Amino acid sequence: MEFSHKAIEKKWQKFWKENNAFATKNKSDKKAYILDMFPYPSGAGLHVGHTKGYTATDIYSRFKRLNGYDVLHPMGYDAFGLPAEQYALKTGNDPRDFTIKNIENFRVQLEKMGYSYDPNKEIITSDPNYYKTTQWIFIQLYKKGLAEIRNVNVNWCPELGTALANEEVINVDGKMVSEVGGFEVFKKPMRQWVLKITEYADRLLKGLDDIDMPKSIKDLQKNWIGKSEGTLIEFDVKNTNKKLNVFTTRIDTIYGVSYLVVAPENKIVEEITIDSKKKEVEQYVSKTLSKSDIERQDESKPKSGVSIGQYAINPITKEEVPIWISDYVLNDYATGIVMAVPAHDSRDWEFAKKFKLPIKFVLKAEDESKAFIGKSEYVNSKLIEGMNFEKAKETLVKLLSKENKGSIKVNYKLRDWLFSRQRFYGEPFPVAFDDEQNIVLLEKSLPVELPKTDYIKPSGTGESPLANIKEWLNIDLDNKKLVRETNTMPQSAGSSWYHLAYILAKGPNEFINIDSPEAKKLFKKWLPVDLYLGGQEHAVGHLLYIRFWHQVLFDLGIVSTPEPFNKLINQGMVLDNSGTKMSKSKGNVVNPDDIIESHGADALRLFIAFMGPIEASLQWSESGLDSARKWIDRVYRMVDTFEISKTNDGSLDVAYNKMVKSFGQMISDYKFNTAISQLMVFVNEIYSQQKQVYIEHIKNFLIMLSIITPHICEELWQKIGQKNSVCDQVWPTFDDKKLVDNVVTIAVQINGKLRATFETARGTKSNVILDMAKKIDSIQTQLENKKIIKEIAVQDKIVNFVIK
Ligand code: ANZ
Repeated sequence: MEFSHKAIEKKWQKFWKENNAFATKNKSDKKAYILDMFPYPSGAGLHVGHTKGYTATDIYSRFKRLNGYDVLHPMGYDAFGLPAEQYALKTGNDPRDFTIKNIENFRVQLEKMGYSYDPNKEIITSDPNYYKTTQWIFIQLYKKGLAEIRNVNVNWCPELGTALANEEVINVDGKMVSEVGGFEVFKKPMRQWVLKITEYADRLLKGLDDIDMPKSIKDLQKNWIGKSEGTLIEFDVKNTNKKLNVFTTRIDTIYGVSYLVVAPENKIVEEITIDSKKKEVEQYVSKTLSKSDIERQDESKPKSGVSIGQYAINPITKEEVPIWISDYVLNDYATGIVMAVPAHDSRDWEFAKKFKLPIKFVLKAEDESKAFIGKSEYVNSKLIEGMNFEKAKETLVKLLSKENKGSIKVNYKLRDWLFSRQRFYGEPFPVAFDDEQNIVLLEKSLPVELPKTDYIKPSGTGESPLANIKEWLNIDLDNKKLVRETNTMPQSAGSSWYHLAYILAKGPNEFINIDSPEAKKLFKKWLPVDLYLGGQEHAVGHLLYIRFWHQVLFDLGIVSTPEPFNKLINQGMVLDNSGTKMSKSKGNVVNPDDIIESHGADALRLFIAFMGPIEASLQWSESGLDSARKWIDRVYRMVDTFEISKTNDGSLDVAYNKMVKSFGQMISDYKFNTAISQLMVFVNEIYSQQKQVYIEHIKNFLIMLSIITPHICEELWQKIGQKNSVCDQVWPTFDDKKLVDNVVTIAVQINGKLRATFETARGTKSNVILDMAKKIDSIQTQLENKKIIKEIAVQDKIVNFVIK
C-alpha cells in the first residue's frame, strides 16, 4: 500500500471537526436538503448495508456544496423502541443508558466513514427536548379531531405485556406469535389511542403525483391505501329490528346473493345469534382471535364458518338468506359484513360448496362449474337485464336509496393508525384524565417526561409499566386530581416529523419552537426535502405516517409545502458474497469498522459507490474492495510521482473536459458508479501519456474525486501545495469546444490497401484532404505513371484511390 490510510483518515476527520467543515450554511439562494432514513441505534452498530445509502447521500451532499448550494445534510437516531426496552428488562439497566451508549458507537462509526453530517443538527427522538415537539404535534392532532381513544382489537402479547403492530407479529404453525421472543399473541379489545389517518387517505393518494419516487413504491402506497368505490346496502334481520350493512363493489350481483357473512368478532353477532347456536359461535370466535389477518385471507386455506341460525332479507328480491360467520371476512374492513354471491366470487364459491349453500348465476357464464369473475350479460336479474354495469349500479342504488337502504360509498383499505403501546420506553402522552375520565391536555407542562425508574416490568394488567409508578401517575393540576395516560406512543411517532426537527435544530437536540415565525422562515427555505434515501422496507408504514403528519402541519399553517419530499430513492441491499441477505443470525454481516481498519474508509466508500447502481442489490466482494483500494493507491502514486506543471501542453484537454462534463452529469443523475468510471478513464489517460500533468487538471480532478474519497483527496490537495480544504473549492467547469479531439487520422488506401496515414484538423474538407494525400511522398511515387480510375475522400476518415 502506498500510504497509511489510518493516519490520513484520522487527520482529516479531526480537521473537519475542528473547522466545523460541514456546518449548515445560509449563504446561497440555492439549497439542497439531503436526508437519510435515520437508524435505530441497535447494539450491533452500523451495518455495511447502512453505508450504501449513507455513502450515496454523502457523495451527493458534497457535490451540492461544491456547486455553491446551501446544504442541509443531517443525521440522527430513532432511539425509542422495543429492543432497548427488552434489553433493559433482561439486564436491569435503564434503556436510556443503553441507547446513549449505542448512539455514541454509531456516531464514532459514521465519523470514521468521513460522512459530512452537520454535528449541530444531530437529533435523538428519545431526548425530552425532541419529544416535547412530538407531544405538541399530538396535541394539535387531538385538537383537530384526528386523535381519539377507541376500543380496538389489538395483537395482545401477554408475555411481552404489550400490544404489537402487525409487522411485529409472525405466523408459526397457524398461530400468531411475537417476532421478538416467539411468544403467543391473540386479538383482544383494548382502549387505544388512534390517529385518523384515514381522513387523509385521498390526500395521501393524490399527493403521490407530486413526488418523484419509484413506481413500485407508489404502487405499494396506492395498494396500501386501497381506494375502493362501492355501495352500502342495508339488509333487515328477519323478525327483529336489527339491520346489517354490507359493503359491496358489485351491487349488480344482488340477485345472486345466497347468504350473508359477518366477521366473527363483529359486535352484532352476539345480538342476533339464536340461542341454540351460541356455544358453537363462541368457540369459533375465540379460534378466530388467534389468527392473523393474513392467514384469514389466505386463499389456499379451506374455508370455515358457522351458521348463526338467523336470516336476512334481500332488499331487492325480498328473499330470505341465511346469516353465517366466517373468518375470511375481516371485521375492520368496511362494515365487516359481506353479501355473498358464490357464483361470482371465488371465496364465496368455496364457502358455498363446502357448506352446501345455493349458488345462483346472475351473469352469463360459459362454464358454470366454477365462479365466473368479471362482467357480462345479466341473467336472472329482473330489473337490470340488458343494462351495462354502470347503468345497473345506478338503477339499483337509486331504487335502494329511495327506501334509505343503499348509498354510494368509498372505502379504503388503509386503517386508522393504532397509536398507543403498553410500553415504558416511548413518548408519554401529554394527557391525563379526571375523575369522570374526561381528557385533560397537559399543554403547559411539555415535555411530559418519562420518569426515572428501575422498575419497567410490564404491569401485568395490560397497562404500561408506567401504571405502577404512582408518584408519576397521579398529579394535581389547577386543584384537580388527575391520572396520567399510561400508554406511550409507538416508535413511528418520533420518525414522523424528524425531517422538520433537523431544520429546527440549532444545536444537538436543541430546537427552535416549531410554531414560531423563525421556524416558518426556515421551513420556507429548506422544504421540501430534495432527496430522501432509504430502504424499501419503509415504503408503506413510515412514508405514509410522515406524509400524513406533514399534511396536517401544512393544514395548520406550520409548514410551507403540502408534501415533505421532492424525490425518494430506495437503495438496494448489500448482499454477502454468495448473494444472500446479510443477517446477524447467518453470521454473514460485514462490519464497516473492520474494512475501515484493513482498507480505509475511502476504499469502502469507493467500492460501495462503484459496485453498481444505487437502487440495485449487490454482492459484497473482497476482491472488489481490494481493487478499490488499489485504484486509490494508483491515484496517490500519480500525484506523488508525475511532474505537476504550471503550463498546459493541451495533450489531456479533451480527456479532461470530457471527464468534467460526464462526471458532473452522472452525479446529478445519481449514477455514481458510471460517474466513477469517468475518473478512472482520465487516470488511465494520464498514465498512458507518461508526461507531466497540468496543475489545474489535477486540482479539479481532486475536487471531483473528493466527493467519493474525501480523506485522500484532502491529503493530496495539501501535497500539491494547495491551501485550505478541498471541500471548500468550487466545482470545475468544462470547455464545450474541447470535448472532442481536434486532430483526426486519415487513412490513405490504394486499391483497397492501406498505404499511408496522416493527421489533419477535424473537419478538413474532403477536397483538401485529397490534395494532402496526393502530396505524401510515398503516395506520389505509387501514383506515378498510373491511371487514376476513381478517387474518393471521406471527411475525417479516408482517401481511397483506384488505379490501373
Ligand atoms: C358482493 C360481491 C360480489 C363482491 C362479487 C365481490 C364480487 P375491495 O375491492 O377490496 O374493496 N368485502 C367487503 N367487505 C369485506 C370484509 N370486511 N372482509 C372481506 N371481504 C369483504 O372488495 C370489496 C368486496 O370485498 C366486496 O364486494 C365484498 O364482496 C368483499 F361478485 O360484495 B363483494
